[in-house]
Amino acid sequence: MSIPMRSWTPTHGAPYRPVPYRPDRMPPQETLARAAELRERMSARRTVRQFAPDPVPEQAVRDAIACAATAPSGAHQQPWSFVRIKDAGMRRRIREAAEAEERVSYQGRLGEEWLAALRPLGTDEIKAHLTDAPELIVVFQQRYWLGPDGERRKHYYVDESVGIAVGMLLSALHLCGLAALVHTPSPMRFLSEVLGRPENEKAFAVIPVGYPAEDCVVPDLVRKSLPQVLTEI
Ligand code: IYR
Repeated sequence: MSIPMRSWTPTHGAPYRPVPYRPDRMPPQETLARAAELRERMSARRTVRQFAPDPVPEQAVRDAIACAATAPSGAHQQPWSFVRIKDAGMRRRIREAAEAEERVSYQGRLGEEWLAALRPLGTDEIKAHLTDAPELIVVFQQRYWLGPDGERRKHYYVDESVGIAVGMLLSALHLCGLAALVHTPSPMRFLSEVLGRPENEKAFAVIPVGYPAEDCVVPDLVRKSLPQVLTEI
């Protein structure tokens, strides 16, 4: 197995050269076995809000982010960037800023219908996971490409592309035994300021990563069954 080492540079309209793609075809029995195993492993994933302080293996998180960055994207524009934060001072700053926004949200900005939808989960403005988890991944979306001279080129399907990348990130983290939470403080402008991000980037999610705390509990949720989500024609 080899990981390509070429670095991306903007192509701006130059056609891609077609190259052969001939992955070995997996025997159907093997496909079935892998699909069943993956289904079981993915169904064990839970969003975790109580983290142990233990550090996570360095390279595993980098590899998971590299997996996320293999996501398909609109016009292959790869409109994402990731900031990984282990620094405790920075996590504290982010927590304080997030809690300040969340306080306003939970005190009414979200509106009664939204607050009612959240009530069963019992979430509130206290975001201890932002400092309890040993690290945070902040995912940014790039609304447009920003060239070194300030040139801009619009990106397409940015929400979809970054959403897919985050899904792949969560899967990768889970499959290597790490717990995560998608946190979306709103508004998230403070993240660009605190992290000094360029003008073309907008925060998409904050993802604490770590191991569940020893006394971690999760809500007894029921997922929709396959017949409830799948129509086969
Ligand atoms: N962003 C807030 C509120 C929140 C919204 C939804 I939709 C959730 O599923 C969970 C929380 C917060 O992080 O608490």
